[in-house]
Amino acid sequence: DTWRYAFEEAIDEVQGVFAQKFKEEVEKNSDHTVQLFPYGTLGESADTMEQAQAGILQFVDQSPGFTGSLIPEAQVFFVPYLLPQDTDALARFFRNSEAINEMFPELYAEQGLELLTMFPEGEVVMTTKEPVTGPDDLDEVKFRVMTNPLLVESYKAFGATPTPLPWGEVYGGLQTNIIQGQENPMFFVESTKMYEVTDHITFTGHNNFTTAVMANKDFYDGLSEEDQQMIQDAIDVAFDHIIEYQEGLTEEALDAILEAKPEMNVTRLTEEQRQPFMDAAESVEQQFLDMTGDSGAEILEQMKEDLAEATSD
Ligand code: 6CS
Repeated sequence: DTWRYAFEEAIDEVQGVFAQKFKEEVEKNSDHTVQLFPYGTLGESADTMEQAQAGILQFVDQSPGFTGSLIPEAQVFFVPYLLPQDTDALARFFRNSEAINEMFPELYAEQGLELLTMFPEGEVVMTTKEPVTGPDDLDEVKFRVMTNPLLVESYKAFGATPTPLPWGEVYGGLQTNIIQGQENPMFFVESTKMYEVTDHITFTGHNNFTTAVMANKDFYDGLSEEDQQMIQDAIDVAFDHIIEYQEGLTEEALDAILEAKPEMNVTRLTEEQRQPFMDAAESVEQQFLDMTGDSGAEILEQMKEDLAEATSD
């Protein structure tokens, strides 16, 4: 059969590199073919999710940043300073976490989705028109976030005016000054040329970008056990590949940005400067619990346990 797989980035960006490896493995180990649909070919993230739920797409990569209204618990990825920045610890966490590998699949299943994997895409940095050294600098700044209620609350707590927008409106929004800031991992800031429309990059350490790959559940349940195993194996190979692929990627992307725009200002906030953002995180965590009740509390608790284990090795 031919299976259709849509993702939220270009073919040579992180989600695209993952999808290409998945396709390669599936086609090597079966008679099936995977047709890839990069960002822009089938609409925005919200559109491809609808298509996956409807079974028009067999596979979709949608980041929790857009899944929050469908699966409120997926917003846990926007509790600031929850995830570590150490890439080895992060990879261990995503590989072994009970929350990721056992609890989240049940929640995705309720929405007709077979959660296949979640993986990290790099430390999130803020890019803005004006310098940012603390929450005061975000006052009156319309800051674009993905369409996720908790991410909106985060940026309110950070002192900004959060503006949820689909990806397609971000470059133009910055260019026309409708928004004055956005956040994303460095590779994406470079590949989508966010540095052309902002002048400051700030490392705040508040998050690492997480994405999720899933299949339409009816499609997946209808496959032979052999095909299901082949898919799981292809996902595992693609996971290892994408972790390895990202080694040094943030630094390379930053170098490329500074080469294209030497006057770009890059700031790493000190511990002291981070403190007010870390303080704001507590209220965001409380809001996550208010939004998601017992189910969210269980996931958060399990994630903290899994993270403690992943960071202790
Ligand atoms: O900010 C966004 O909307 C996008 N960021 C990344 C890294 N991937 C896809 C997503 O659409």
